[in-house]
Amino acid sequence: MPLFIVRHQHAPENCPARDPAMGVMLLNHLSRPSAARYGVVIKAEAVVRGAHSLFFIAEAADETVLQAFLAPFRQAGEVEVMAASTCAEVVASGGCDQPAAEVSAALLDPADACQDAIEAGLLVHRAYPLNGETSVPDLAGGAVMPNGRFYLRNHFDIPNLDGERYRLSVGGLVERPLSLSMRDLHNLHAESLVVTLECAGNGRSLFDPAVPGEAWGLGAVSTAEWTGVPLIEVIERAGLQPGATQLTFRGADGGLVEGRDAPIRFERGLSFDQIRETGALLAYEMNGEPLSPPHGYPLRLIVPGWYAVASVKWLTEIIVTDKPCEAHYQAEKYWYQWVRNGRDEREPVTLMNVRALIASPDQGESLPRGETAIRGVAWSGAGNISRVDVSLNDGPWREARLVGERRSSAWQWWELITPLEQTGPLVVRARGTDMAGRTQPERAEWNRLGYGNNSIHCVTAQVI
Ligand SMILES: Nc1nc2c(c(=O)[nH]1)N[C@H]1C(S)=C(S)[C@@H](COP(=O)(O)O)O[C@H]1N2
Ligand SMILES: [Mo]
Repeated sequence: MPLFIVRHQHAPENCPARDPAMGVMLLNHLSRPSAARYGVVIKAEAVVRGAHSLFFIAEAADETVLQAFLAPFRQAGEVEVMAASTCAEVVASGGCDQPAAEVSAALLDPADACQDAIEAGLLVHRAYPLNGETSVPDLAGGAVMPNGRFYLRNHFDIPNLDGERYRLSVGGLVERPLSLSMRDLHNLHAESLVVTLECAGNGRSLFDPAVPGEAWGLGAVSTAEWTGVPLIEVIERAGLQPGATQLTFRGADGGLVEGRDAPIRFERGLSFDQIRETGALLAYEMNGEPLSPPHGYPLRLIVPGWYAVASVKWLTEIIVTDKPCEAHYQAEKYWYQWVRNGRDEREPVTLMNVRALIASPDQGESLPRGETAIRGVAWSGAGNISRVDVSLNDGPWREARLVGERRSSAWQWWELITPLEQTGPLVVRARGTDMAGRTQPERAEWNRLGYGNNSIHCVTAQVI
C-alpha cells in the first residue's frame, strides 16, 4: 500500500489538546482500530514538543482514503499530506528523486526483500540485485543458520514463483521428457542433507590489489539442512538417450549481462559424473520450511561441496545434452584467472577451498583476562575437516578441538579453550586442514575475478 507522511499544524491558541474532551477525541480517532475502519494503517505518530505540530506515517490505498480520515485534523488546523517511500524503496530505486520502481507480480518487491534482509540482521551490500552477507560473529550460532540470516547472493531480480502452478521440466536428450509439479516432487523419495554453501567471491574484498565484483567480507557462507529429491532419481525417471553426458540447469531469473546482446537466464551446467560424485539434491525445504523466495522458492539445486554458484535457485528446467554448458555464468564468469610467470592460466571454479573462520572473538572485541574460548567454523569441498590449528600472537600452532558431528559437506565447529594472562592486543589466527590433506595458505593466490580467497583468517582482539 502507498505510504504517506502527514503533518498537522494548529495555532498555539487553538491547541486541541488543551481541551481534554477534544484531545481524547483526536487520540481515539488516531488509534489503530479507528484508523483501520477508514482503511488507514498508522505506522507511527509523534508531536514535536512545544511546536504544535503532529507528524504521522500512514499507509492507505490512495490519498482520498487518507483525506477522509483526516477531517477532524483539518477542523483543528492545517493538514499536509506527502507521498513517501520506505528507505529500502529509495535505495532499491536508486535515489530520492527516482520514481518507485514498478514491480511486476512475477517478481518479489526488491524493497520488501531488502527490508526483510536488514531486519533479519544481514549486512546488505546492495539492494538491487539483493546481496547480503551473514555477520561473522553470527556464524557461531546453532548447527544451522536461521533462514533469515543465511547470506543472499542474487544476480538479477528475485522471481516470485507460484508453487501451485510451478513445473520443473526435464528435456533434451532424454527418453521421456518430464514436467513435474511440486506435488509430483513431494511424492518422490525425499532426502535431507546438511550442506554449507559458500559464495566463490567470499573474502573478495580482502584481495590486494582490489578486484571487481561484489565486495564480500567473510560472511558469504552459511549452512542449512536441505530437503528434497536426489537429482539422480529424477534423471533416471527421464531416462537418457545415447551420448547424453551433461546437464544444464536453468533458473527463472535473468536479465542483461556484459558481453551478451540479448537477455539471458541464470544457467549452470554439470556432467553426470559430477552429479553422481556430489549427490546433488533438488531441494524444496531449508531447515524444515519451504524455501523462501530469495533462496529459490519453490525448488533449487544443491550441489554439496561446490562453491554455491552451482546451486541454481528457482530451478525451472533441466536440459540434458552431449556438450558442456556454455552459459555466461559457466563460460565467462566463475573461472580462476591467474597470471603465473607472466602467462595467463585459467581453471573453472568447482569445489570449495578449505577454510576456517574465527567467529569469536570478533575483530576489535575486548576480552577479560582469564580463560577464554576461541571458536569458529571450518569446511572444505574436498572432504571432512581433519584438524584446525590456532595461533595466538604469532605463537606456535595449537590443535583446536573439533566439536559436534562430522558431516561431509557441512561445516565443522571447533574451539580452543585457553588462558589469557597478558593484557594488550591478542592476534588470533586459525588454519583448517581437510582429509584430502589440503590446508590454507597464508595468502591465497590473487586472481582476476577474486574467487576462492581462503587466506588464513586473522582477528585482533584486546585483552583487558
Ligand atoms: N537462479 C540463480 N541461482 C543462483 C544464483 C542466481 O543469481 N540465480 N546465484 C548463485 C550464487 S553465485 C550463490 S553464492 C548462491 C547463493 O545462494 P543463497 O542466496 O541462497 O545464499 O546461489 C547461486 N544460485
Ligand atoms: Mo556466489
